[in-house]
Amino acid sequence: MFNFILFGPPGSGKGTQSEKLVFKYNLKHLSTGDLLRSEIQKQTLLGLEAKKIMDKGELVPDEVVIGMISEALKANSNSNGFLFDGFPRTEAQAMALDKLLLQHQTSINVVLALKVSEEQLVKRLLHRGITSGRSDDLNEEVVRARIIEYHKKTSVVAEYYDRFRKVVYVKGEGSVEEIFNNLTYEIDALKIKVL
Ligand code: B4P
Repeated sequence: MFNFILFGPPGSGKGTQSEKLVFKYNLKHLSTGDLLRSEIQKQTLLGLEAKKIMDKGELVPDEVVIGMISEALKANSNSNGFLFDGFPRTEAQAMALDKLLLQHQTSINVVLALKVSEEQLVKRLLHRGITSGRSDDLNEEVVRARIIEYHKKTSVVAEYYDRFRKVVYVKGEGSVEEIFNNLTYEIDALKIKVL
C-alpha cells in the first residue's frame, strides 16, 4: 500500500488536487470534508451537528472524524492505498490515524504540504463561495476564522510528521496543472525509493 496525506490550509487545493491524484495513482480518496458534507446532505443527526460547527469555521470534534475514517478504512481494506485529504487536522487525529493504519499493517509514506499565501487562500475560498454556494465559503469572517483555526490546531500536524521526516513541502500557487506536476514529481521520486 502507498498512503499519503495531502496537507495544507483551507483553500490550498487539497480537494482540487486529490481528485486528479487518486485517478493517476488509483488510490482511495478519503476526505473528511466530503464525508461530513455527505452527512449534511442526508440530514443525519451527525450532519446537522457538524453543519453548525463548520458554518462557524471551527473543527468538528476529533472523535467524530476519527470514527468516520475508521469505518472508511475497514470498508476499503482491499484498496491500493489511501489519499487522506483534510485529515488529520489535529495532533490527536494524527496519532489516531497512525494507530488505525498499524491495525491494517500499513502506515503513512509521505505528507505533501501545500504552501499558499493567506491572501490567495481567502481569494480562492470566497470565489468558490460565489460559484458553489458552499455555506462555509460565503463569508470572509468565517473564511478567516478557518485559517486562524488552521494555525491554532492544524499546522502542528506537519510538525508531528516532521519528527518522522515524512513531510515534503510543495509550492501550491500557480495553475492547477503546474501544482499537479509539482506533486507528482515528489510522489514519483518517493515511489521509486519505497516500492
Ligand atoms: P474541507 O472540505 O477539507 O475544505 P477546505 O480545507 O476548505 O478546502 P480544500 O483545501 O479542499 O479546497 P480547495 O483548495 O481544493 O473542510 C471543510 C470543513 O470541514 C472544515 O472547515 C471543518 O469544519 C470540517 N472538517 C473537515 N475535515 C475535518 C477534520 N479532519 N477535523 C475536524 N473538522 C474537519 O479548493 C478551494 C478553491 O480554490 C476551489 O474553488 C478551487 O477551485 C480553487 N483552487 C484550487 N486550486 C487552485 C489554483 N491552483 N488556482 C486557483 N484556484 C484554485
